[in-house]
Amino acid sequence: TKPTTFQLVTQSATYIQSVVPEELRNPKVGIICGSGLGGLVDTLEAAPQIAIPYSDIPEFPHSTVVGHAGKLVFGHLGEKKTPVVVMVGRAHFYEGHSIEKVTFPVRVMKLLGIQSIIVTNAAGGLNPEYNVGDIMILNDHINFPGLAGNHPLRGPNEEAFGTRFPALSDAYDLSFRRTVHLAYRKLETVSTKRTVREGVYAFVSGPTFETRAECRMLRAMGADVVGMSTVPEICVARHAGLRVLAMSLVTNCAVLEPGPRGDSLLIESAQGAGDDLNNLLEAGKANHQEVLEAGNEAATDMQVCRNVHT
Ligand code: 6GU
Repeated sequence: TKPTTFQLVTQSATYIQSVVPEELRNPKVGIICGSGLGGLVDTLEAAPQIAIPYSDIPEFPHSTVVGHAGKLVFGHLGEKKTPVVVMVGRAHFYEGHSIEKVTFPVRVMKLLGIQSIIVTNAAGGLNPEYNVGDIMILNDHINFPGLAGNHPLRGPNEEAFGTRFPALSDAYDLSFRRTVHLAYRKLETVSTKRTVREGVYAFVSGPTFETRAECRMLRAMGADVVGMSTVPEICVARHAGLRVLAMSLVTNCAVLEPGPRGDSLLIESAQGAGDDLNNLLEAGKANHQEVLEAGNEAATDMQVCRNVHT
């Protein structure tokens, strides 16, 4: 017979516990690092520490995206030397993993004993007040794939983890959010180029970046940023009773305006204005490189979450 998710998660957790030294075996907080934000592991106490490649862990999904190398790192973080387990890199829905598979590691970390989870990501800004480099603390989300049937909790409820109909109205822990605001204000490295915001993350499946019309639709629906991760993990984390903190780094600003001359490319190219138009369209086009670059630049400021769990 087919093993249950709980059995597979247990198998994965058991393997991890067999290779992690005793003093690191009880992490309190799980952290999932978004694109270019894995530098957090360099701030862990140097010892004790252990890194396990995802490929060694039974059933663990791995990412195939450049810049998302996958490893699970155990160590101690922040002033309080909080025991943590950090995921450097994550699997995405757009890579072809099922939405259940994408969230599998959250349940593994739950079995390892975490009580809270911190999830970071790179996202596109939709709120016109947002700038590249801003950090947005999630206070709500819109789960487009989930609303349309691609939900990680779809199927028989895994009672071992949580209830059939979990509420998400209180998904984003208020006290964690407050702590980040306070910690950020105290950061000496804070420059004027970055503003900490709170807002709504729209999860879309990708892998294409949004069209202009899609950006306008998402904005009209109340989203402040858009991205291709995080929300499935949060649904599963809340189902399992974990406290959640999630933060987006705004790596680019989604284009909300219609294209030059109302996107009437057909007319323009007929008039021989092709090159000009291509240049105009190139401006503001999203690309993976700029996402990674913004991530590298802001990674240290995002580490403001180091001391939330106190
Ligand atoms: Cl503009 N869109 C999506 N879906 N994900 C992103 C992004 C944009 N920028 C970074 N990640």
